[in-house]
Amino acid sequence: MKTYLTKDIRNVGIVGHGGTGKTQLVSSLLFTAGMTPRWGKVAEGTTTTDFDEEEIVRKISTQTALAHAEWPCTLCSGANVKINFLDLPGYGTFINETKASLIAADCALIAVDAHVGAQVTTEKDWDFCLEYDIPRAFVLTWMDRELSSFERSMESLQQSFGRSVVALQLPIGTERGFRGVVDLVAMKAHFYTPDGDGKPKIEEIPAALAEDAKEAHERLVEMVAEGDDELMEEFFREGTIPIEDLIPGVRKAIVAEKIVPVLMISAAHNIGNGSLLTFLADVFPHPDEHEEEGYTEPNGKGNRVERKYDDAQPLSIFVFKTMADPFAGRINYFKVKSGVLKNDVTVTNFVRGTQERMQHIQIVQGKTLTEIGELHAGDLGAIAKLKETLTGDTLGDKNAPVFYRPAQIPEPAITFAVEPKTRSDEDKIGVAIHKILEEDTALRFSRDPQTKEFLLAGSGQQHIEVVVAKLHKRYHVDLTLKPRKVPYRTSKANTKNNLADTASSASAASSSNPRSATKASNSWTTFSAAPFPTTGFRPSNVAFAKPPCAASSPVFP
Ligand SMILES: Nc1nc2c(ncn2[C@@H]2O[C@H](COP(=O)(O)OP(=O)(O)OP(=O)(O)O)[C@@H](O)[C@H]2O)c(=O)[nH]1
Ligand SMILES: [Mg+2]
Repeated sequence: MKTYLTKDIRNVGIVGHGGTGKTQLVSSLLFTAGMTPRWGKVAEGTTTTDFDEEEIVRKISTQTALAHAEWPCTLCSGANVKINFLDLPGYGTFINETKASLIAADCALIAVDAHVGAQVTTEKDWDFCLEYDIPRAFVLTWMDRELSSFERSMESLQQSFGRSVVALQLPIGTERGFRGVVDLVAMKAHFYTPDGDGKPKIEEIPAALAEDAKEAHERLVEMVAEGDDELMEEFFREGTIPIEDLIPGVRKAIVAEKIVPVLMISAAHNIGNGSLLTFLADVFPHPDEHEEEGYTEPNGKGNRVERKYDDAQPLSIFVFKTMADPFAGRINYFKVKSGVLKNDVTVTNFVRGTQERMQHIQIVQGKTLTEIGELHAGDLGAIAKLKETLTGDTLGDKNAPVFYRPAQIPEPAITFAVEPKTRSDEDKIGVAIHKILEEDTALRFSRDPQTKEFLLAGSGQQHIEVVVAKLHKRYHVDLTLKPRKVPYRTSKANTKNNLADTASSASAASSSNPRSATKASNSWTTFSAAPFPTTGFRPSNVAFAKPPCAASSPVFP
């Protein structure tokens, strides 16, 4: 694959509530763009981005996956741009993974089930976008589903997120009869063949939709013109904005986060995907439109360091995700924050004070890594076998140090005791868990100094179950999950000892965490009101800790 310049790169985080169809969407977009010869399906376990064994078995995403597509940008004289997708988990128990990786995106597509409307995770994802200050769009998924509704979805989204939410498309057909979309910018109809190649046949808007389309177009024009004096003047003078001014106007309004457009698809039947790719290529921002924040000290401390997504600036790289591959070893996903990263260059890890050689830099398509000669500012890549580098580290030119702030992930919400099944499992648990901890920033492992139990703490029961299954499948370590024993503390006389215990368990926890250099003060073991698993063995006399983000009931039935 050729290398792409900053202005021709789009880094799109795909977020949304669990099961809204994000992974199927990415798979359909890749197929539509001709990046995969086969159309991967979640149901068949053949998508590009749910490649982990656990994801295939459970049919849910449990970790960040990267993919990319090339697609023509009509605003760039039809030349291809590279769209990097970050397919992120939607279930509440994996939301920390989503937050940690969304930091690498410059814009987000929030998937919303057109049958349900806004849900708990939709709101959380919206908040993450605000925290990272990235423009966003909604994509209504499952448009082919019975009782799906464009109108009710719009109502729900506007109710939750305000009047900046505006339709960029209208559906052609409903439920099983969903056949395409009306493009409200160019005022054309895009017809699709169900289960076809995902590319639209562009025609005039059918007469039955003409009136609705005119109304929706006017609303869009008004929203775009609002706050833009030049466009507003043109709007009053002409009564509308001509398309050659409207497309850049829509782009400007989205990038400035003045409007949040709504598009729609059926990922399962490949309807609407070509139009969505064109939207991402034409309208979503490139990395340099997203302000960069560098600091003189780790964790966003010290003074600001001026950096831009610019090839001419000194090289800096931010690692947003570490994967533990049982065969390839440690793989780090990174974003080039400034400068050009050339294969084989030696860089400094500013957080750990070590040197790393960037040998065999790669681009990522799910589990397939392909070597590439160089990556420009703003692009995403991967590299295997760095010696010490982990999630959250900044690397770069030793003469121009900078630190980028890692994602702020909350401490675990639930703790289990785990018991190795055999002596051999006990011997192997340390090495295996260390590898999992490297890739999972929301997980903690320690040994309770009082009860001598091994403890695993994470975001929810499903999170811990997936970790236990990974330990079994990847490293052949078998563990039994149990409720954690709560140390029984009797009298005031014990207070001194208890404090000492808490301190020692805190240090045990931090030493088990490969990121302890930066996180020691936040040790999770300091919460002593031990939460218990959500099902199975909940003792009646202990407070029950709910998973952090239970599924909400639909906004409309
Ligand atoms: N009919 C229909 N089914 C869909 C559509 N999109 C996704 N699905 C199905 O919905 C199920 C969940 O899809 P995924 O793509 O795994 O959903 P997800 O949002 O990635 O799920 P998580 O990553 O676990 O949050 C799968 O069985 C898909 O085939 C759609 O547009 N129409
Ligand atoms: Mg998924």
